[in-house]
Amino acid sequence: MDIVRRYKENPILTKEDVPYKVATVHNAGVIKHSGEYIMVFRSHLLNGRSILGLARSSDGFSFSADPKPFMTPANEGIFGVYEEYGIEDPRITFIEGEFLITYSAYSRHGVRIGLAKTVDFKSVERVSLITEADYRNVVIFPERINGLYARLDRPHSQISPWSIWISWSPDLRYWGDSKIIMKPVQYHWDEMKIGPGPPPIKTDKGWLNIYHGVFQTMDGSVYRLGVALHDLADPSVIISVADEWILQPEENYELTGYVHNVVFCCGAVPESDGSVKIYWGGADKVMCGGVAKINDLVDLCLERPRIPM
Ligand code: M1P
Repeated sequence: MDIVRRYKENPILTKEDVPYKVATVHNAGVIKHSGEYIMVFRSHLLNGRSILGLARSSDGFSFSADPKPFMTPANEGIFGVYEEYGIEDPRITFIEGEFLITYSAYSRHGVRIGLAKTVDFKSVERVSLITEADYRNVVIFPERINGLYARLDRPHSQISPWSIWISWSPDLRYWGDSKIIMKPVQYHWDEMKIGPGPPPIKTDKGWLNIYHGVFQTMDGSVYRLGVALHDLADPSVIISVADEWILQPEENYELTGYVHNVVFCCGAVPESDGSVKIYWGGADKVMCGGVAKINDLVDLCLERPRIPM
């Protein structure tokens, strides 16, 4: 049996389900709060720039979209400067009574990461731009570690393959003590680049990190998902990385779309029965969901590992 079992009625949300005009629905952050699943999804507008929409569900698979977008690019102030080309790929972390949303902010100056927060998903407040250019795929851990906020991030570099780093902050605004912790492995499914996915999930064996990895072929890039386990007390220490991917593009809605051969994850919801609902964008066009057992993902890391760097 597949380690991630696809929901039989995938895709779970498409542009046809959105009451305003968009070209795609993909790469959503998802969180469960007070029994409700909240999805913040990315959509391309018909001019090719992205906004964030919101959808809600009571069972984690049947979502209905709100009538209006949740966040559109700011058009004034510092955020207006750096969100000129759109906002993308949100991740949602619940910590200390607030939902933190990290997202990619695109502009003529490159891509950097915005941090916004909300308590009710009705109004949203932009906090800070927490990286310079060029970063994507930044996700905050769901609790402080040794008194500090921690995040996984993915800077771009021409010298080294794009890798996963960790950074720390006392206040969510100023980040530092950055360190590279995981690299693509040559001639491996994630050899071209990797990036963090949803907020890491706390398990008794370590923080479970679902990440994406990219392999370049003669037909372009293939985006797959894998798992790594980080030390609970110090997540800059990688305990293990699974050698095998957990999900690859196989269904039509993953093989063809806006960008073909992509599964890309920004959201995962751990459940009290030991399962985790995993959400991914299929071919940068639709939202999909599936279920795995958290123990199976942890065991894959521990029993079939590869070298993290
Ligand atoms: O098209 C596939 C993905 O490409 C980028 O991913 P990465 O950050 O790893 O390069 C992003 O544009 C992502 O949104 C997109 O799904």
